[in-house]
Amino acid sequence: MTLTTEPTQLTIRRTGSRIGAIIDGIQLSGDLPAEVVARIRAAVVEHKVVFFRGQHLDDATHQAFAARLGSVTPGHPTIQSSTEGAFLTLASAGGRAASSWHTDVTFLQNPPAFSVLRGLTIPEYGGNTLWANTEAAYADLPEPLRVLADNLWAIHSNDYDYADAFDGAERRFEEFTRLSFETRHPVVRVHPESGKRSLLLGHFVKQFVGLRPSESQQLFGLLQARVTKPENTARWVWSTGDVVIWDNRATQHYAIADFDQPRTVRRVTVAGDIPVAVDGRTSEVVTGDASGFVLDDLIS
Ligand SMILES: O=C(O)CCC(=O)C(=O)O
Ligand SMILES: [Fe+2]
Repeated sequence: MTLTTEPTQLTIRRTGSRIGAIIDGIQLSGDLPAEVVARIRAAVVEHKVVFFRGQHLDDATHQAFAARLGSVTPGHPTIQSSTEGAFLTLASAGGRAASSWHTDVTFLQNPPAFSVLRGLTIPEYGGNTLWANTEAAYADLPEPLRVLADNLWAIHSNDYDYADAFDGAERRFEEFTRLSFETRHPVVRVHPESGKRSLLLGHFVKQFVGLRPSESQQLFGLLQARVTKPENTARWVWSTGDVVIWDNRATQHYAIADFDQPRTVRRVTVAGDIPVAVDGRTSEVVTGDASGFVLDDLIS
């Protein structure tokens, strides 16, 4: 039997004025009517991150739903031990998480458009996730910083110190950097769907083009602080079965490592476009070939 959901049943409730919305009245699946998928997609682009409670998806449904948003990628370009087909599973026995502000997979030329994350095992307390709106951060820049950012490019690399992020951290880091990827991205990108400008930064930034490492670090800190200020963020308190979708082209996120019980989340990732700068130039590969980084052609 195919369950259909009337678009009118779907409700979208913002969680803050800058980012975040809870969508109720819907059961996610690969069979949703096109107009419902379009409303969800529009909500993700508008609110940057959307939260669905009590979905309890299985793997097949998770992947089938994600495939309605675009081409599903392999779970991760380098972390094989946690990747199975389209799934990246982040499991922690307690206290380790992706606790550093980042946009997913920006070391590739075309970072994902959407990440669809579901909560499998959620600790009784702690382990919330934060998202930040990188469009609002850009819009709030004072003129001199905006001019600076508009003309700035950054090298993003997977040679980032992930050492604290997960269980088996050292093995992970070795795995994470097994292949080397570096991409030159504009610091300000124009969103392919909304046309809005955002700051493209996060923990994979290694250096700004033309600046010294120490100068890069200081400027990075200054711009990142604009992205991650509390007013610019949403926080999700997970329950098992929840699903969260974020627009990876307009957000950063941070998993808070304040839990001491097991926590497992599983992600399916939807491929994105090559970022475009304000002057129309596009991101360029410096090192590494990820041209095959699309799992299949399930574009709906
Ligand atoms: O553990 C989380 O809540 C988020 C993990 C993460 O960074 C991701 O799924 O991309
Ligand atoms: Fe992430």
